[in-house]
Amino acid sequence: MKTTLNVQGMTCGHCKMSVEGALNELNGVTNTEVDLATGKVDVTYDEDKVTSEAMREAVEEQGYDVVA
Ligand code: 9UX
Repeated sequence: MKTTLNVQGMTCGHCKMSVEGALNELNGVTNTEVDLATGKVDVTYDEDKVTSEAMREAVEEQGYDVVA
C-alpha cells in the first residue's frame, strides 16, 4: 500500500532525514521518500500493521505539521 502525506515545514536535508527516519522506524513502513520541494512524503506500508494516524503522529513528533 502507498500513500502521500502533505507535510509543512521541511526545508533542509536534515528535515528530510528526520521525517524519513521517524516513519521508517514504524513497524509496517517499508519505504519513505520526502520531496523537499513539494512537502510530499510518499510512504509505502502494510495497512495491516500501521495506520495513517500513527504516521501523522510520527511526523508531528519531529516538529512538522501534516496537512490534509
Ligand atoms: Mo534544517 Mo529542518 O537546519 O527543521 S533541520 S530546516
